[in-house]
Parts: sequence; C-alpha cells; structure tokens
Amino acid sequence: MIFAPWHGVLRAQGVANDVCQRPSVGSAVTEPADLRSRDGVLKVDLTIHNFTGADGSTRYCYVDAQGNQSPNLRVKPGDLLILRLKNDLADPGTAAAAGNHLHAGMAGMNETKSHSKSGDPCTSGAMTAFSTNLHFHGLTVPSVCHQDEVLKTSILPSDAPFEYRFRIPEDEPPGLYWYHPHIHGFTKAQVLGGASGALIVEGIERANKAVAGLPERVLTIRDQDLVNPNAPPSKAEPVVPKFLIDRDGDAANNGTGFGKPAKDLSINFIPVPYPDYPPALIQMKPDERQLWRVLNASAITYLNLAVLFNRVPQQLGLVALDGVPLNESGEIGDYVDWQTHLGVPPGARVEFIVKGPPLGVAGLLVTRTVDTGAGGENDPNRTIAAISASADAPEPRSTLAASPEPLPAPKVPWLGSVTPVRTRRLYFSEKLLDPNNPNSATEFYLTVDGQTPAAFDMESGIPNIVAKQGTVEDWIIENRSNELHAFHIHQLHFLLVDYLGKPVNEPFLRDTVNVPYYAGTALVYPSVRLRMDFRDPNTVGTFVYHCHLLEHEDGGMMGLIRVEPADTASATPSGLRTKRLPGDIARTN
Ligand SMILES: [Cu+2]
Repeated sequence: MIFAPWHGVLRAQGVANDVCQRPSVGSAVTEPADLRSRDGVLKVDLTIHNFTGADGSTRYCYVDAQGNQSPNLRVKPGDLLILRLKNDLADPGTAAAAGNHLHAGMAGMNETKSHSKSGDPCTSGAMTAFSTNLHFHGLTVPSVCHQDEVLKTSILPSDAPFEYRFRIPEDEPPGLYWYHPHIHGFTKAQVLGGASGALIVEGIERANKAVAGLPERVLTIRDQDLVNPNAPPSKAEPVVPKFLIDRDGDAANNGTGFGKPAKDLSINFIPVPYPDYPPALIQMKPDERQLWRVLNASAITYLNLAVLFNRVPQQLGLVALDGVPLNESGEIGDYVDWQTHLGVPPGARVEFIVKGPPLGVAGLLVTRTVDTGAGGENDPNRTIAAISASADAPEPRSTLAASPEPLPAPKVPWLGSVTPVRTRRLYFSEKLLDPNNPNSATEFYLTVDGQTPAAFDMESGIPNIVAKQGTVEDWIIENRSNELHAFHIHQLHFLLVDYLGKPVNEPFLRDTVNVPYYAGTALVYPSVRLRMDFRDPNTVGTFVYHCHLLEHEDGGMMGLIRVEPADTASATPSGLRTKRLPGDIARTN
C-alpha cells in the first residue's frame, strides 16, 4: 500500500508513453543493436523500465542511451565492461509481482521498509517488485558488488545510476552469454516481462574455423504470459485432453505435444501467440550459411529447436553450448555436431550453423514439444518463425572474421582430466504446502544430501556448501520431483560427466543442464554428475546455484556456496568444511 501513489501516476503516464514497445505479430526479425567495445572498453548506459498493459501484464525492458532495447553487448576477452544501470521501474501491482510465492514477497516487503531509500545498493538486499540488479549469466567474474553479486546488490528507483565494472577474463570461452535481473522472489516477473539481453564474447571463429566468415545473428527467445489465455486450441491441432492447471498456475503438461502452452513465446520480442502461432519472419539469401546464436531467455519454457524445409527437419551444425565452443577440450579440432533438433533449457544457449532454404522453398523455425513431466508445464509443438529465401534479403549486421588468429592454448588442464577432491550429492524436490490440495502453493527445494530441505532464505547467509578455490569437485544432482528442472550455478562452467548414470564426458562445458524428472517407477532417482571447476580465482566468494525455471528459483529452489581462497582454506580442518560455521553469518551479511 505504501507505493499506491506512485502506482497511479506511473501507470497513467505509461499508457500514454509505452516505453517497452514491442514489434507486432508476424514482423520481420530484426537484430538487437550491437554495442561494441573500443580500445578494450565497452561503456554502456542502460535503464530498466516497465509498462503494465491494458490486459494487466507487465513488460520490462532495458533501453540504452540511443533508445535501443536489449542491445547486444559485444566484448573481447580482457575487455573492461562499464555498465551503468538506472532503475526506472514502477510498482507493477502486487498481483503481478508477488506471484504464488508469498513467503518471498513478504520477505521483500519487510526488507523495503527497513532499507527505504537511504540504503547503499551494495548492501541493501531489498528484494522487491521494483528493485533490480544484474546477473551476467555464464561469465566467470567475481561475485562482488559492482561485478556479479546478486544476493545483496539491489538497486531501487530512488538510487542514482549504479555502475557495474569488471574485466572479461582473458580465458573466457568465446560465445553467447546474457544479462538479466536476479532479485530473489521477483526474478521470474522481470525476466518473463522481457528483462534480458545478449552478451557476446567475441572470437568463436578463433575457436572453430568452421564458422569463420559466416554472417551471424543473435536470436533471443523469451516467454511471456498468454496473449489469448482463454482461446481454444487451433482447429488444426489434434484433439487433446482438456488442459489442466499445474501447481504453479500454468497449463500443465498433457503429454500429447499439443494443446495450450504454459506461456507464449517471442523471438527478438516479436510475439508468436497461442493458439495459431502466427510466425515471425526470418529473411535469408537462398542457401546462405549463417551462424545462429540462440538464447533461451524464457522464465520457465523449454525449447527443442528444429528448422524444417517443406516439413523436413534440416541439419543444424552445433558449434557451441552455453557460450563454450564444443571443441573446448582441445581434442577434436574444428568439430561441428550435426543434429536435427536442439534442446535448450531456460537460461541455456545454442550456437549453430544454419543453411537458408533454396529459392521457392518454405522454411520454418519451430520448437518441438518437451516432456516436462507430470508436474511440469505444457511446452507443445509450435512454430516460431517462417524462414523465407530471397536474393535481396538483408544481410545480418555482423560477420565473423574470415581468417582469424587461433585462440591461445588454455593455461589450465582440461577439466575432464582433473581428479575431483570430493563428491557431493544434491537433489531437487518439491512440497505442497497443503498435501491434501494438489493446487495449493508449492515450496521448491534444492538440498545438499544430509541437510534439511528448506526454501532458500535470503536472511540466512549460511552457505550450504563450502568449497576451496583451486579444487575441482564432482556434484551429483538428483531430481526427486515429477517435473524437469534445469540446474545452474553462477561464476563458473561445469563438465557433464554422467547423464542418468551413464558416462558422457562431453568435450565442452555448460552452465545450465537439465535434470530429468522422476516418474515414480525407477529404483534410483534420475541424476547428472557434474565436475565443478573452482580453479579460477574469480570463483572465490559467496554465490548461488539454483533451478533456472525462475518460478522455482523464486519459490526457493536455490542454495548458497562459499568458495574460500586457496591459501586460507588450507588452514581449515577438512572435516569442518561441510558443517555450518557460526562465523558464516557475519562474513556474508
Ligand atoms: Cu525447476
């Protein structure tokens, strides 16, 4: 209630001046503006705005000094990024902001009162609907204020522009990263509303010559609340069982591959709404090869991308995943992994070579259905964009160097060849607050085996895991719930060692990975084994790991890790490291 006066004024102003305007359905897909570093520095001014439309949904957007929405931040390894973020958010209204997770919302309101206006954004910790901050997803930069810290950093509308300033590590793998807010309890609302953008570490052609000289385009796929939530499915679709509501209030997985999706999708902000999915338009020259860099910036929606020509799936040449070239291990040369479909969990990225359709052939970019489990959302088959070939199609703005310098050799041994110092087991689980009511609110947990499952508590500050810089650990992540989750950790990439108990030892790294759901019949829970890399000094500090389905993260599916510096940790008796230390509270608050 304390924000009611702002609410009325800003909403009225917003109607007259929609600062987060979006292209109309069926538009041609344009590229985000490219902001490139100069002389080793990229200086950017971004303002985050929001706008609540007549239907009550709230859009969020980052706008730069030239008026571009969600510009691509293009940096080279070693560059300095100076990003000033101004918060211009208005209270989007309690209903839209707090979602189902009242405990998180209430905590946020209490924070606001105790930190009203005078707080330092570095220590404020105010997690409210109109506070914001930035996470640089995938980058190995320190979890400290003004760099990539999201637990205490909170910028309020009353704050001056807040400066992020850090250097892209010299050895950051070249590829697609991204920026988005990370305000616990409110991350889903802001990201679902469109608060996200791409950050590109240049030089993928230096890692893999198969893409040298190719035109490249950044495609960001976001989800959003359904534009037509009450519409029946298209008559062109097979008849499916009446849709249900899952525990999070979205259309539940009906297992058919069709029916009402939990969320609509957009591509570079062009909406592709249910039920008819009128496609956006991608124009290419006939048979032209391009590198598509696709970010799934959805809050909760899984993608399973395919390109069809006359309904026939085409070969997509995957070269990078989660910003890391597929040949990162240095053992497989200029490798291209040809696939007919590419799964992309929320938060993940895929970079692949696409060949345009021949003249006169109709192409489609689609997402195939993803089985998210009985407790998951409905992610049906649907069209995203039509691909049309014409000789006068505009070229993408950016083209990769034709004869690149190879990247320097890595300074540390390949992660797959390092022996882990220990193995930990973590698990995803969910609990209905009223076990007798399947539609009651759900708590979401990500628990270290042996600890008591609990929704993430911003006030606690006690790490669930204490690790040591310079080491490598294996983490087994189990899914004990009946829906798919996507594990993500800040400040580092990991190696997928085992998937469902089978060794995979991928030659590349990820920062986001699916953990398949438990169907209730197997003797063991589905799991992945990840090799976690704490060797980089930038990983020292306190940061989070969580499910990248943001309503799960907001609902508590997150944990805290503290990575201690190598020199001081050696003085710590090893047996103490897994225990909760009283001193942790003082250190992290
Ligand atoms: Cu999840």
